[in-house]
Amino acid sequence: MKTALVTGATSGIGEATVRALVASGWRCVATGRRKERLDALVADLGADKVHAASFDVRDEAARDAALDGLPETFSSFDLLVNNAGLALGTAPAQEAALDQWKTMIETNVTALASITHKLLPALIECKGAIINISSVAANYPYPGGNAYGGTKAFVRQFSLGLRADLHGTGVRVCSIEPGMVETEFTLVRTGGNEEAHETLYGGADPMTAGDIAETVRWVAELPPHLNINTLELMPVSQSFGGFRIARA
Ligand code: NDP
Ligand code: 8X3
Repeated sequence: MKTALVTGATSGIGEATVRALVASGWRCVATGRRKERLDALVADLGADKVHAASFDVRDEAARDAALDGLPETFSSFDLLVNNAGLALGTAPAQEAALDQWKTMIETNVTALASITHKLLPALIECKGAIINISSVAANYPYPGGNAYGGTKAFVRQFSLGLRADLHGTGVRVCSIEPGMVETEFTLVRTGGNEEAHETLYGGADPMTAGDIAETVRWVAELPPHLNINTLELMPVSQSFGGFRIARA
């Protein structure tokens, strides 16, 4: 049975990815801070299929302890899904809170790189795959996207750099870059503003966490000679705006 480690599996895309992978015959290590949600996932899907590892990805000691202490059956990896991440705030850079920028960088960049670094030997041994969840924000700047977009651009470029370095190892790497997906993302970004959540997703027919999870599963199960480097998705209801000009 193939084994995956999915970060940020307490909600949204990560939880849906664990469900999709397990339904397709995988075994998963599911991570996140909210232990009760991981425990519920284990209860639902079975302790033989899902192992819960609860830690804050920014906490180096807790992260290493959890990853070093995995049970034997969950300790070799065919797949790493680097999904844990967040946006905080939508203020323009000149009004943004520096601590929010730091949290996004520590979570979306530093922790993602650290977990990847730790799992690389196991992934090389299994000729496994790395799927990194970036964002359309990596590719298209928008007002208020500042540091979040920067972190996701790192994820995309880091993925391509990993591809270059892992040449000849058989390890596949893909950067998945979704647009609008209805999850807890906007609640987290706005500090729990239900109205902002409703305004953004209401009537928009956004993508679902299941849409992205199914994409992750599909990429992971492609034949071993095939690598999708980057994959950008949007709901049909979302497209591109124009440039702006500030006139004197
Ligand atoms: P959710 O808020 O629903 O899920 C985010 C997950 O990340 C949660 O499981 C959360 O777990 C985990 N996480 C966040 N911070 C930490 C931390 N410090 N330590 C451990 N786990 C953490 O949002 P999504 O499912 O939408 O987001 C998943 C990924 O998809 C993110 O990287 C996001 O940037 C990306 N994305 C989302 C899009 C969207 O429109 N929703 C579009 C494009 C990309 P917990 O809080 O329990 O620790
Ligand atoms: C989330 C998508 O457009 O809100 O990564 O930045 S967006």
